[in-house]
Amino acid sequence: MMNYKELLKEIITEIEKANSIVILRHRKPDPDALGSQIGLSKLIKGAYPEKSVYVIGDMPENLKYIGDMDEITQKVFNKSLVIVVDCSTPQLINCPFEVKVDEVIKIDHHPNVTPYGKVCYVDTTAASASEIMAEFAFDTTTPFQMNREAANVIYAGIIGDTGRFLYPSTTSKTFALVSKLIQHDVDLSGIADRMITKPLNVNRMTGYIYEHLEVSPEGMASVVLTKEVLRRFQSNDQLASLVVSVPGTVEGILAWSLYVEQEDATFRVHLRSKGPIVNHIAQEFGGGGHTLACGIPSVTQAQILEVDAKLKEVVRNFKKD
Ligand SMILES: [Mn+2]
Repeated sequence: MMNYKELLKEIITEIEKANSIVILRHRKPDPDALGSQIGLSKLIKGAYPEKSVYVIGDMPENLKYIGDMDEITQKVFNKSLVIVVDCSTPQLINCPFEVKVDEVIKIDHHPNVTPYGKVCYVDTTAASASEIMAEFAFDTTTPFQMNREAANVIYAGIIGDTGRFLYPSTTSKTFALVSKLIQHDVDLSGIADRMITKPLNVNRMTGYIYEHLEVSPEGMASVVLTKEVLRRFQSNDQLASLVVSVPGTVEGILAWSLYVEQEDATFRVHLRSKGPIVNHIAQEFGGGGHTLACGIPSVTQAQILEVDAKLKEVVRNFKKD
C-alpha cells in the first residue's frame, strides 16, 4: 500500500535539495506525457524560481502547441535530479543520455509492473499523469501554486488521456481537479480544437480504417496499416497513433487491434477495449500498458493472427459472463 502523502513529501525534499532538475517522459510522447512533464516543470519553476528546470525529449510536430523541449549537455544532466513522469518502464524513457534508473523519481499512473527509482509514486486511480500534477499543485501542503501556463498544459494532458472525459478512467476526482484547474485561464475551446482536428490525410486514413475494418460476430475488430497504406495517406507511425480510437465509434465493437507496419516489416500493435481486459495479451507479446489501452512494440506478420485470436477469445469470454 502506497502512502502518497509520505511519497509526495519525499519528492519535495528531493526537489528542494537539487539546484538543477531534468524532467523526462516516455518516447513517442502523447499530450499527457508532455502535459505532465511541462506542467511539473512550470510548477517547480513557480515555487523555486532560482532552480534550473529542464524538459528533455523528442517533440512530434503535431504536439508542438503544448510547449517546447530544452537542450542540455551531458555535464548539466549529470548534476541534475532526474524526474520521470508518465513512463511505466525504464526502457521507454526518452533521453539522449544514459539514465541511472535507481536514482530517479518515478511519477506515473500506469500499472506499476516495473517499479523503478529511489522514489516511486504510482497512482493507478489517476486518469492521467497530468491529473497527478494537478493534485500536487492543489495540495496545500506542497509549495506548488497553480499558474496559467501549468494549468493549460496539464489540462491538455488530462483531456488527452481521458479522451475528453469519455474514458472510464475519468473519475469524480478528475472533474474536481479540472474544476479548480480551469479557474486559471485555461483555453478550453482552443485546446479542444487542437485535439479534435486532424490533418486531411489523417482523416482520409480514418476513412480507410472504416472501410477495411474486419469485425467478428462477437464484436472484435482488427485493421492493418501496411507501409503501402501509410505511404498512400502520407502517414507514419506517429500519425497512425491518431486513429487508434476510430473503431470504437462503431456500434457493437467491444475490443480492437490496430497494426502499423514498421520499416523492418514488423508491426506495432495498438489494443483497445471497452470492457474486456486486454493488457495481458500485450504483456504476452512483450508489450504493456493499461488494462483497456495497451500496445506491443513489435510483432511479426504471423503473430497478427495469434494476437487477434487471443483478443477474440477475451471478447467471447467477456460476453459470456
Ligand atoms: Mn498518461
